Amino acid sequence: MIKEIKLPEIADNVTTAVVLEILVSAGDKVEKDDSLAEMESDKATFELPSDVSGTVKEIKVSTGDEVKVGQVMFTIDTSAAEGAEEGKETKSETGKQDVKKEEPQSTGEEAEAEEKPREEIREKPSQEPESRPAREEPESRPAREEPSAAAGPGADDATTGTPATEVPASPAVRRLAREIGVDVRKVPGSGPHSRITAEDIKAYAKKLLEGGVKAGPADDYELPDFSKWGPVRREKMDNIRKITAKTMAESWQSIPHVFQFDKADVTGLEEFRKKYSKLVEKQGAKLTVTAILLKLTAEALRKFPRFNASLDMRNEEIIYKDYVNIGVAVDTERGLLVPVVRDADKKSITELSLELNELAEKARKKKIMPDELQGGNFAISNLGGIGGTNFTPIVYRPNVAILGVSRSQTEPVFIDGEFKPRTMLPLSLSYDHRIIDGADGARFLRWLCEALENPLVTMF
Ligand code: CAO
Repeated sequence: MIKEIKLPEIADNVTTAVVLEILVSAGDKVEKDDSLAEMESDKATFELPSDVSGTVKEIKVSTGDEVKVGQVMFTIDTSAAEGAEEGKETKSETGKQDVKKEEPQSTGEEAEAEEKPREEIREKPSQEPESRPAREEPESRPAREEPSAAAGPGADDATTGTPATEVPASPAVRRLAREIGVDVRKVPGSGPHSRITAEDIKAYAKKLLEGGVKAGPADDYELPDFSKWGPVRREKMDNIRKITAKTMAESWQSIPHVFQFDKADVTGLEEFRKKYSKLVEKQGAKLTVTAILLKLTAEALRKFPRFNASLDMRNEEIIYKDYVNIGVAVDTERGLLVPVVRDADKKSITELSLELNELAEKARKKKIMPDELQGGNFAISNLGGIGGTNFTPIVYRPNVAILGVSRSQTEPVFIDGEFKPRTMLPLSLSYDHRIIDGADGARFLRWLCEALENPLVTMF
């Protein structure tokens, strides 16, 4: 028999939930109550349990999907489990004592399952502090929960890049790993065909606790009692802040940063922007310096492919990517989010302006989907709308560089024997010195400045 698993009622006034992670694959055997997916609603994150035992037949949703209450998410083939039950019953019929023992129990369970129930959802408040022994998380978990996505490209930071559902481990083992805070993808399997067993998870967790495995940076600095000096107020960090803190610390600690500074004379570009802004406005977007930078940076990444690459230190390889996806840092009420503009090199400035507007709006209105925060190769952070003369952004791992943009100013520039007022845009390039040499950093930024000063440069 095929049983449909639907999104049950979660709480009053909650009609949808977002899929954070699918925890099973088609063909997996699951027991009643095994978790099938991790979900997040406005009110809570929770795991969706299977209310039957059987084999996962279809997975009808994907990570990041917004699912409505009552929508079918999985189908489970219960024939094998029913066969086993029937087998039990046939056997029981031959021994009356067994029938009496088993029947009431199983009927009761089925009745409970039929009612389909809120209690089955192991709800935990989104903000609940986690009491995990180790601070290791599946790093590709989507943004609503793990917005290193927020801190954007960091979301792809998992050293393996393998979805948790594709590792050879049963749902129960994966659940155990999640419950004790272990990234199942990093656990070496000792079973047949390297299958990961519950024992492997426990051994790995023990090693983490003993410090045998690097679990990422922990900050256990002991704080003084600030209330000695005046009133204080404590506030829980929300998920975005937690993830930003974690990914920034990891990126900073693992990447040897170098910062390169330059200035572009954008006097002509500003005239161009004023002249053509109406054209872009007609299409519903705003022609901003960020959109123009997206276009020119995409060209620069094609010209200097190492800035579009990632480092695979495990295999001692450089991964060059034949696509140009650029993350753009967006300041939102919830904190920093980095939506990704895909194939930026193939889009016109108008298309880039429209897409940037749309992504920034979505990020600010909490409408951004996890996959829109992933897959960036490089990032741009423009703080010029706010001010400042320069800054040094942190490279988001696994990217190898990021462009910082500060506020353009009118400055006296010495040209042909006299000072002339020019609009100068300060740029900074932070890069990973393991893969990018100083001269390359300087060349990349200089090329970008020249392209801003004279866009025809991009044609050569
Ligand atoms: N120099 C001078 N003026 C600038 C500027 C710059 N570098 N960048 C933007 N401006 C101006 C714009 O022209 C606009 O002015 P008008 O309203 O007069 O036209 C104003 O500042 C606001 O710009 P904007 O923010 O609407 O548009 P944008 O496309 O330039 O920027 C975005 C979009 C998403 C990058 C920006 O809104 C944002 O969120 N920036 C913050 C990024 C951030 O938090 N970075 C820190 C991350 S740590 O690495």
